[in-house]
Amino acid sequence: MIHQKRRQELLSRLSKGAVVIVSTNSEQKRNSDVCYPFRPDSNFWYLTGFEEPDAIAVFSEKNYSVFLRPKDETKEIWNGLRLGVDLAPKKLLADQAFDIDKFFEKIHSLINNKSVIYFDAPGNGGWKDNSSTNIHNHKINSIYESVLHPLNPHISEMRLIKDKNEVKNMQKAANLAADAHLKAMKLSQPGLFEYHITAGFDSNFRKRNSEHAYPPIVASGENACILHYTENSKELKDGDLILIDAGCEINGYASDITRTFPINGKFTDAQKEIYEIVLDAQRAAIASIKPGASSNLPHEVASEIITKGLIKLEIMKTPNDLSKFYMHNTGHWLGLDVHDVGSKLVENKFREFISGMVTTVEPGIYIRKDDRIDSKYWGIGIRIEDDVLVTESGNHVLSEKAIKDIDAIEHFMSEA
Ligand SMILES: [Mn+2]
Repeated sequence: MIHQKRRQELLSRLSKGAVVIVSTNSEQKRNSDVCYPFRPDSNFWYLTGFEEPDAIAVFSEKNYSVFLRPKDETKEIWNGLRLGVDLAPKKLLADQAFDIDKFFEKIHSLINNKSVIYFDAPGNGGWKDNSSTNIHNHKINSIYESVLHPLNPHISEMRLIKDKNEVKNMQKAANLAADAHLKAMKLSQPGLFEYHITAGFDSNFRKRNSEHAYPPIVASGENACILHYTENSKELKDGDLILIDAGCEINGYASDITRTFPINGKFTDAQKEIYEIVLDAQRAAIASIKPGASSNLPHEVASEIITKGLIKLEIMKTPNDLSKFYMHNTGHWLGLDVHDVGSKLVENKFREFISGMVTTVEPGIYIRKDDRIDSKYWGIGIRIEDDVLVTESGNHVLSEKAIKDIDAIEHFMSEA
């Protein structure tokens, strides 16, 4: 039902005579005949709820048709059941369904010369991917190029505002990931390896029928200064920090949480100094989030606090050096995709927060070896990331269960 409502809502935002054509992914090869676990394309999933690969939905005010893989006994014995053409209309609340290989035969009956066609397909092996050998490639462009409009901007506006049910899923995803971060704090000790900590997340997510929303970053010591470190292979050293950026997916909705804590449970003074700056910046950035505020305000607020803090510690001399230590943005939209859709700018101005948006807030400081900086700070990489829902009255931190105060972390890690 929810998907039907979304299709209607989307059509109401499009031109009269709109026909939407939206496709999902194909399976992705890992090597030889082995595929990665399948994950549906988010736009397609959002509008249809259908979770099989190789499908196309076509809908307008008058008709909803689904093109999908036909039943195939041999393939189903080997690779799993398919919904099939006969059952699809009832299951997906469609008017009709066809074999996906019949798309170019049937599409002409679903559009006419007054149709305004809005089109979206994933770029990674989806129906329109130019790098794939899929027979549908290129063809859609060559036939309809002159009348194709991009669907993505319109659906992005819808996906940017989460409804109650979406927020529920995101809260669950945040709770599960927060809990896994707490368990990692308990598990951490010198002598273990980063992959032991990673395995804890794998296990905690899988046991709740969830999975990672993105490859986790488990970065001890100076590895934390590599922003997308995913090797997760090094030994945990006494006296080092560990930065963990890990989140999970519940019914397609992501959480994205980062915590940084001492491997042995006790911060050094130098680590505390840097951590306090990041935490102050993060708290202030979160506090700036409310309806009507600029979506760039958290980044401005966090950048200012980090700049002041690093100058005070004589780690940098001028605000112009900030990007050496803080080289990423303070947040991104979160939803079905971990870097969720929705432009930051509207008419060249930063968009304002609206109730129902979910953003991450994730300032950090990364100090690589540099002879101009006191060596006690070398190799310290700290990021603190929460998932924040914009509410009518301000905001709600979905990931608040993951503790982040120095005292709270040290106390928690010292308990048996
Ligand atoms: Mn993030």
